[in-house]
Amino acid sequence: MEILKNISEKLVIGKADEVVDLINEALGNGLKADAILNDGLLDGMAIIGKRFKEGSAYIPEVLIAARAMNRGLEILDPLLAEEGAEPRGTLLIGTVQGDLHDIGKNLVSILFRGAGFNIIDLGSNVAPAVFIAKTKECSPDIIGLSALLTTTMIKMGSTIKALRESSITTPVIVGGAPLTQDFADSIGADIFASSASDGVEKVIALMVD
Ligand code: B1M
Repeated sequence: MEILKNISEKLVIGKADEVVDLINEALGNGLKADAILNDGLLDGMAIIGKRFKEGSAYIPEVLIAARAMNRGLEILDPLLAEEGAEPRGTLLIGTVQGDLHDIGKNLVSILFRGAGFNIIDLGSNVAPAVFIAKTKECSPDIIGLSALLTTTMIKMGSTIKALRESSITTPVIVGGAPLTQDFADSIGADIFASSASDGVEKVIALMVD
Protein backbone atom coordinates (compact mmCIF):
# COMPACT_ATOMS: atom_id res chain seq x y z
CA MET A 1 0.00 0.00 0.00
CA GLU A 2 1.32 3.42 -1.02
CA ILE A 3 1.14 5.12 2.38
CA LEU A 4 3.00 2.26 4.10
CA LYS A 5 5.68 2.43 1.42
CA ASN A 6 5.94 6.19 2.09
CA ILE A 7 6.33 5.57 5.83
CA SER A 8 9.11 3.07 5.12
CA GLU A 9 10.87 5.47 2.72
CA LYS A 10 10.65 8.45 5.09
CA LEU A 11 11.96 6.31 7.94
CA VAL A 12 14.95 5.22 5.84
CA ILE A 13 15.92 8.87 5.31
CA GLY A 14 15.20 9.74 8.94
CA LYS A 15 12.35 12.20 8.39
CA ALA A 16 10.77 11.70 11.80
CA ASP A 17 8.13 14.45 11.53
CA GLU A 18 6.98 13.14 8.17
CA VAL A 19 6.87 9.59 9.52
CA VAL A 20 4.66 10.84 12.37
CA ASP A 21 2.35 12.73 9.95
CA LEU A 22 2.04 9.72 7.64
CA ILE A 23 1.27 7.38 10.54
CA ASN A 24 -1.48 9.72 11.73
CA GLU A 25 -2.84 9.89 8.19
CA ALA A 26 -2.74 6.09 7.85
CA LEU A 27 -4.58 5.68 11.15
CA GLY A 28 -7.11 8.28 10.01
CA ASN A 29 -7.64 6.17 6.87
CA GLY A 30 -8.49 3.20 9.08
CA LEU A 31 -5.22 1.28 8.77
CA LYS A 32 -4.35 -0.98 11.68
CA ALA A 33 -1.40 -0.22 13.96
CA ASP A 34 0.19 -3.64 13.41
CA ALA A 35 0.12 -3.18 9.61
CA ILE A 36 1.77 0.25 10.00
CA LEU A 37 4.38 -1.31 12.29
CA ASN A 38 5.19 -4.35 10.14
CA ASP A 39 4.80 -3.02 6.59
CA GLY A 40 5.86 0.57 7.27
CA LEU A 41 8.28 1.05 10.18
CA LEU A 42 9.89 -2.41 10.34
CA ASP A 43 10.15 -2.56 6.55
CA GLY A 44 12.11 0.72 6.68
CA MET A 45 14.36 -0.55 9.49
CA ALA A 46 15.12 -3.68 7.45
CA ILE A 47 16.16 -1.52 4.48
CA ILE A 48 18.46 0.73 6.54
CA GLY A 49 19.87 -2.36 8.31
CA LYS A 50 20.72 -3.94 4.95
CA ARG A 51 22.41 -0.73 3.76
CA PHE A 52 24.37 -0.48 7.00
CA LYS A 53 25.57 -4.05 6.58
CA GLU A 54 26.56 -3.47 2.96
CA GLY A 55 28.38 -0.26 3.87
CA SER A 56 26.14 2.09 1.91
CA ALA A 57 24.69 3.67 5.09
CA TYR A 58 26.64 4.87 8.11
CA ILE A 59 25.94 5.30 11.82
CA PRO A 60 24.49 8.86 11.63
CA GLU A 61 21.96 7.72 9.00
CA VAL A 62 21.07 4.62 11.03
CA LEU A 63 20.71 6.75 14.12
CA ILE A 64 18.29 9.24 12.56
CA ALA A 65 16.29 6.34 11.09
CA ALA A 66 16.18 4.76 14.57
CA ARG A 67 14.94 8.06 16.04
CA ALA A 68 12.18 8.17 13.44
CA MET A 69 11.33 4.55 14.32
CA ASN A 70 11.07 5.37 18.03
CA ARG A 71 8.89 8.45 17.31
CA GLY A 72 6.62 6.19 15.26
CA LEU A 73 6.51 3.58 18.02
CA GLU A 74 5.42 6.28 20.49
CA ILE A 75 2.25 6.84 18.43
CA LEU A 76 1.55 3.16 17.87
CA ASP A 77 2.33 2.16 21.46
CA PRO A 78 -1.11 2.86 23.00
CA LEU A 79 -2.85 1.31 20.01
CA LEU A 80 -0.75 -1.87 20.04
CA ALA A 81 -1.09 -2.06 23.80
CA GLU A 82 -4.84 -1.37 23.78
CA GLU A 83 -6.68 -4.09 25.64
CA GLY A 84 -7.19 -2.99 29.22
CA ALA A 85 -6.69 -6.52 30.51
CA GLU A 86 -6.00 -7.34 34.16
CA PRO A 87 -2.24 -7.10 34.84
CA ARG A 88 -0.86 -10.54 34.11
CA GLY A 89 2.40 -9.88 35.88
CA THR A 90 5.42 -7.59 35.75
CA LEU A 91 8.24 -7.68 33.21
CA LEU A 92 11.53 -6.01 34.13
CA ILE A 93 13.41 -5.40 30.88
CA GLY A 94 16.63 -3.85 29.63
CA THR A 95 19.30 -4.06 26.97
CA VAL A 96 22.46 -5.50 28.48
CA GLN A 97 25.61 -3.62 29.41
CA GLY A 98 27.61 -2.20 26.51
CA ASP A 99 24.68 -2.36 24.10
CA LEU A 100 22.78 0.78 23.02
CA HIS A 101 20.25 -0.87 20.69
CA ASP A 102 16.80 -0.27 22.16
CA ILE A 103 14.27 -0.57 19.33
CA GLY A 104 13.69 -4.33 19.69
CA LYS A 105 13.51 -3.97 23.48
CA ASN A 106 10.95 -1.14 23.11
CA LEU A 107 8.85 -3.27 20.79
CA VAL A 108 8.98 -6.21 23.21
CA SER A 109 7.82 -3.86 26.00
CA ILE A 110 4.92 -2.61 23.90
CA LEU A 111 3.70 -6.11 23.02
CA PHE A 112 4.00 -7.29 26.63
CA ARG A 113 2.03 -4.24 27.76
CA GLY A 114 -0.57 -5.11 25.13
CA ALA A 115 -0.78 -8.60 26.60
CA GLY A 116 -1.56 -7.11 30.02
CA PHE A 117 1.85 -6.95 31.71
CA ASN A 118 3.20 -4.07 33.78
CA ILE A 119 6.56 -3.00 32.37
CA ILE A 120 9.61 -1.73 34.22
CA ASP A 121 11.97 -0.57 31.48
CA LEU A 122 15.56 -0.04 32.59
CA GLY A 123 16.62 1.29 29.18
CA SER A 124 19.80 0.24 27.40
CA ASN A 125 23.40 -0.38 28.54
CA VAL A 126 22.17 -1.86 31.82
CA ALA A 127 24.77 -3.29 34.20
CA PRO A 128 24.11 -6.61 36.00
CA ALA A 129 24.10 -4.77 39.35
CA VAL A 130 21.18 -2.62 38.16
CA PHE A 131 19.15 -5.69 37.12
CA ILE A 132 19.83 -7.16 40.57
CA ALA A 133 18.95 -3.99 42.49
CA LYS A 134 15.72 -3.39 40.53
CA THR A 135 14.66 -7.03 40.83
CA LYS A 136 15.10 -6.87 44.61
CA GLU A 137 13.19 -3.57 44.72
CA CYS A 138 10.30 -4.47 42.39
CA SER A 139 9.95 -8.30 42.52
CA PRO A 140 9.05 -8.75 38.83
CA ASP A 141 7.55 -12.03 37.58
CA ILE A 142 9.97 -12.17 34.66
CA ILE A 143 13.25 -10.52 33.70
CA GLY A 144 13.91 -9.68 30.03
CA LEU A 145 17.36 -9.19 28.52
CA SER A 146 17.92 -7.89 25.01
CA ALA A 147 21.21 -7.79 23.03
CA LEU A 148 21.95 -6.97 19.39
CA LEU A 149 25.70 -7.41 19.24
CA THR A 150 27.75 -10.60 19.24
CA THR A 151 30.09 -8.74 21.60
CA THR A 152 27.34 -7.93 24.14
CA MET A 153 25.27 -11.11 24.00
CA ILE A 154 27.89 -12.70 26.26
CA LYS A 155 26.93 -10.05 28.84
CA MET A 156 23.59 -11.84 29.06
CA GLY A 157 25.42 -14.84 30.50
CA SER A 158 27.21 -12.76 33.12
CA THR A 159 23.95 -10.97 33.98
CA ILE A 160 22.12 -14.27 34.54
CA LYS A 161 25.08 -15.61 36.55
CA ALA A 162 25.10 -12.47 38.73
CA LEU A 163 21.33 -12.72 39.28
CA ARG A 164 21.58 -16.37 40.34
CA GLU A 165 24.57 -15.64 42.61
CA SER A 166 22.37 -13.02 44.30
CA SER A 167 19.82 -15.80 44.98
CA ILE A 168 17.37 -14.33 42.46
CA THR A 169 15.41 -17.21 40.90
CA THR A 170 13.05 -15.09 38.72
CA PRO A 171 12.80 -16.62 35.21
CA VAL A 172 14.84 -14.83 32.56
CA ILE A 173 13.80 -14.38 28.91
CA VAL A 174 16.45 -13.42 26.35
CA GLY A 175 16.12 -12.16 22.78
CA GLY A 176 17.86 -10.20 20.04
CA ALA A 177 18.93 -10.70 16.44
CA PRO A 178 22.21 -12.63 17.01
CA LEU A 179 20.77 -15.08 19.57
CA THR A 180 19.90 -18.74 19.09
CA GLN A 181 18.16 -21.31 21.27
CA ASP A 182 21.50 -23.08 21.77
CA PHE A 183 23.14 -19.88 22.98
CA ALA A 184 20.22 -19.15 25.32
CA ASP A 185 20.50 -22.70 26.74
CA SER A 186 24.26 -22.33 27.19
CA ILE A 187 23.87 -19.23 29.41
CA GLY A 188 21.04 -20.70 31.50
CA ALA A 189 18.21 -18.53 30.18
CA ASP A 190 14.75 -19.87 30.93
CA ILE A 191 13.22 -18.68 27.64
CA PHE A 192 14.62 -17.72 24.23
CA ALA A 193 12.34 -15.61 22.03
CA SER A 194 13.00 -15.08 18.34
CA SER A 195 10.58 -12.15 18.20
CA ALA A 196 8.55 -9.95 20.51
CA SER A 197 5.34 -11.93 19.91
CA ASP A 198 7.17 -15.23 20.39
CA GLY A 199 8.34 -13.85 23.74
CA VAL A 200 4.82 -12.93 24.86
CA GLU A 201 3.50 -16.38 23.94
CA LYS A 202 6.30 -18.24 25.71
CA VAL A 203 6.11 -16.14 28.89
CA ILE A 204 2.34 -16.58 29.11
CA ALA A 205 2.78 -20.34 28.61
CA LEU A 206 5.43 -20.43 31.37
CA MET A 207 3.19 -18.53 33.79
CA VAL A 208 0.22 -20.80 33.11
CA ASP A 209 2.30 -23.97 33.76
CO1 B1M B 1 23.84 -1.29 15.23
N1 B1M B 1 24.46 -3.07 14.68
N2 B1M B 1 25.65 -0.90 15.87
N3 B1M B 1 23.14 0.47 15.57
N4 B1M B 1 22.32 -1.80 14.26
C1 B1M B 1 23.45 -4.00 14.15
C2 B1M B 1 22.85 -4.82 15.30
C3 B1M B 1 24.28 -4.88 13.12
C4 B1M B 1 23.71 -6.29 12.90
C5 B1M B 1 24.41 -4.11 11.78
C6 B1M B 1 25.21 -4.84 10.75
O1 B1M B 1 26.41 -4.72 10.75
N5 B1M B 1 24.59 -5.60 9.92
C7 B1M B 1 25.67 -4.87 13.78
C8 B1M B 1 25.95 -6.01 14.78
C9 B1M B 1 26.92 -7.02 14.23
C10 B1M B 1 27.21 -8.08 15.22
O2 B1M B 1 27.36 -7.88 16.38
N6 B1M B 1 27.28 -9.27 14.70
C11 B1M B 1 25.67 -3.51 14.47
C12 B1M B 1 26.83 -2.81 14.87
C13 B1M B 1 28.17 -3.46 14.46
C14 B1M B 1 26.80 -1.61 15.59
C15 B1M B 1 27.99 -0.80 16.13
C16 B1M B 1 29.10 -1.63 16.79
C17 B1M B 1 28.53 0.03 14.95
C18 B1M B 1 29.81 0.79 15.25
O3 B1M B 1 29.85 1.60 16.14
N7 B1M B 1 30.81 0.46 14.48
C19 B1M B 1 27.31 0.17 17.14
C20 B1M B 1 27.27 -0.42 18.57
C21 B1M B 1 26.75 0.56 19.58
C22 B1M B 1 26.48 -0.12 20.91
O4 B1M B 1 25.42 -0.67 21.10
N8 B1M B 1 27.45 -0.11 21.80
C23 B1M B 1 25.92 0.24 16.58
C24 B1M B 1 25.10 1.35 16.72
C25 B1M B 1 23.82 1.45 16.22
C26 B1M B 1 22.98 2.72 16.29
C27 B1M B 1 23.16 3.49 17.61
C28 B1M B 1 23.38 3.61 15.14
C29 B1M B 1 21.53 2.15 16.03
C30 B1M B 1 20.75 1.81 17.33
C31 B1M B 1 19.75 2.90 17.71
C32 B1M B 1 18.76 2.41 18.74
O5 B1M B 1 18.49 1.23 18.93
N9 B1M B 1 18.19 3.38 19.41
C33 B1M B 1 21.83 0.83 15.33
C34 B1M B 1 20.85 0.08 14.59
C35 B1M B 1 19.49 0.73 14.42
C36 B1M B 1 21.14 -1.19 14.03
C37 B1M B 1 20.29 -2.03 13.04
C38 B1M B 1 20.40 -1.34 11.68
C39 B1M B 1 18.82 -2.22 13.36
C40 B1M B 1 18.52 -2.85 14.74
C41 B1M B 1 17.03 -2.76 15.01
O6 B1M B 1 16.59 -1.87 15.70
N10 B1M B 1 16.22 -3.65 14.39
C42 B1M B 1 21.03 -3.43 13.11
C43 B1M B 1 20.97 -4.21 11.81
C44 B1M B 1 19.85 -5.24 11.82
O7 B1M B 1 19.46 -5.76 12.84
N11 B1M B 1 19.40 -5.56 10.63
C45 B1M B 1 22.32 -3.09 13.71
C46 B1M B 1 14.76 -3.64 14.51
C47 B1M B 1 14.33 -4.36 15.79
C48 B1M B 1 12.81 -4.35 15.89
O8 B1M B 1 14.78 -5.70 15.72
O9 B1M B 1 16.31 -5.44 17.73
O10 B1M B 1 16.34 -7.57 16.33
P1 B1M B 1 15.60 -6.43 16.89
O11 B1M B 1 14.44 -7.01 17.85
C49 B1M B 1 13.57 -8.05 17.46
C50 B1M B 1 14.06 -9.45 17.85
O12 B1M B 1 15.47 -9.58 17.85
C51 B1M B 1 13.42 -9.68 19.19
O13 B1M B 1 12.18 -9.00 19.08
C52 B1M B 1 12.31 -7.81 18.29
C53 B1M B 1 11.06 -7.62 17.46
O14 B1M B 1 10.49 -8.80 17.02
N12 B1M B 1 14.03 -9.23 20.42
C54 B1M B 1 13.63 -9.77 21.60
C55 B1M B 1 14.96 -8.28 20.67
N13 B1M B 1 15.18 -8.20 21.98
C56 B1M B 1 14.37 -9.09 22.59
C57 B1M B 1 14.19 -9.40 23.95
C58 B1M B 1 13.24 -10.37 24.26
C59 B1M B 1 12.54 -11.04 23.28
C60 B1M B 1 12.72 -10.75 21.93
O15 B1M B 1 12.98 -10.71 25.52
C61 B1M B 1 13.51 -9.95 26.57
